[in-house]
Parts: sequence; structure tokens; C-alpha cells
Amino acid sequence: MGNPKNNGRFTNAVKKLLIATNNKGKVKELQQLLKDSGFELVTPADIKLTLEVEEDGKNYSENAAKKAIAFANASGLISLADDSGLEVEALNGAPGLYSARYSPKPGANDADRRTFLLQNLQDKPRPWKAHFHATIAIAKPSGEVEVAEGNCFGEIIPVERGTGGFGYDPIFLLPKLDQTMAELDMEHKNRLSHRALAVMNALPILTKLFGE
Ligand code: ITT
Repeated sequence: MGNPKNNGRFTNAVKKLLIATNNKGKVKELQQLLKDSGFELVTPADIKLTLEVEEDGKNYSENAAKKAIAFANASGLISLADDSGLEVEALNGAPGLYSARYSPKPGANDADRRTFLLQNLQDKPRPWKAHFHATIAIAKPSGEVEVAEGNCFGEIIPVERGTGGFGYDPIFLLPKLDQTMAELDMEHKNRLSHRALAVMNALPILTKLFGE
């Protein structure tokens, strides 16, 4: 029996999903979050795809959609992109959309961005409440795109703790656990993170887009 939506012809049974990000930390987390989803996960490196997408949207959804569509167009595969950031209350939501570029230093890395954030918070009263946000966009090569979101609330601390995760994880404390994101192993982070929640909210969209 073939697929009735395809006049009974057999379609490719393998449902390939491209993880549309150049951030190695995100790749690892998304691979684990989606490992039991039933989709064959493909990374840009797997298909030798090098693509830098300019993130000039005015919000997370626009950037995530732009990345997902660009990767879907370039690969011909359904593509899942993540646009995320850290929002700190005392900095009126900064670094937010600009979390990946938040440092005046040329060639800055994650550690430089954490240092810059802590410098900017120095004179602000604690606790430094903050949340991580993630918007996931899933796009088809046809241009159809849908998004899902997740948030994770905590606070920024002045001294780094832990070596796991990436980005701002060593200074992001989960007060109820008294652990930073970087002190959790990936399985634990993937049970409570902004990205985990966004992926959970994205699963019905994936099923729908692959079923069409
Ligand atoms: P892609 O666009 O290729 O996916 P990117 O790193 O540029 O990679 P974003 O523009 O979405 O991705 O930037 C998100 C930044 O927010 C990321 O580089 C980190 O600095 C921070 N961030 C997002 N999620 C995080 C997490 O789970 N832990 C720590 N920092 C995180």
C-alpha cells in the first residue's frame, strides 16, 4: 500500500529533518531533544551546507523563520531553526535578540559576552532576574513556515558556575535547584530549558508539516 495522498505511490519513508543552526551547542541539544521524534536528523555539516543568514528581523519569530526558510531552500529539506536569547530585567530585556553579538570586542566569544553582561550589571541591585527565550521555526522548501516558543526563568549570578551547556549558561541560575544551567547535564537541561519547551510545542507542527 502506498500513501493515499500520493495516488497510492510509495513516498520516501525516511522523514529527514535539517537542524538549521551553526551553533554547536544548539545542535547537540536539538539532536537529543528530537532523538525519539521519528525523524532522521541531519545537520548542515552532514550535507556539507555552509550558510550564514543575516539576522535582521525585528523579533525572534522573524529571525527564526528567516533561518528556517533559507536552510530549507538551500537543502530541499524540511528545516528547523532556533532563534533564542537571554533577557535581563535590569537591562530592560538586553541582550535579547542580540545575545549572540553582545560584546564590543571584535571576534568575541561566549566568555567575552558573559563578562560584558556582568560589567553592565555591576551597579544594578540583585537579584538580577532574567529569562531565556527560544523561538523554533520549521519551514518547508515550499516556503510554508510555522513557529513555537518556550521560556525558562531564573537569575544572573556574578560568578560563573559549571562547565556544561554553552553561551550564558554558567551565569544563569535556576533558583529552585540552586544550580546554574551549566551545572546541569544535558539530559537535565533538556527537561526544563526554553529550547526544550519550544521543541515540545513544535512537535505537533512537525507532524503536520511532514504529513502534508
Ligand atoms: P544560529 O543562528 O546559527 O542558530 P546563534 O548562536 O547565532 O546560532 P542566535 O542568533 O539564536 O543563535 O543567538 C542565540 C544566543 O543566545 C546564543 O549564541 C547564546 O549566546 C544565547 N543562548 C541561547 N540559548 C542559550 C542557552 O540554552 N544557553 C546559553 N545561552 C543561550
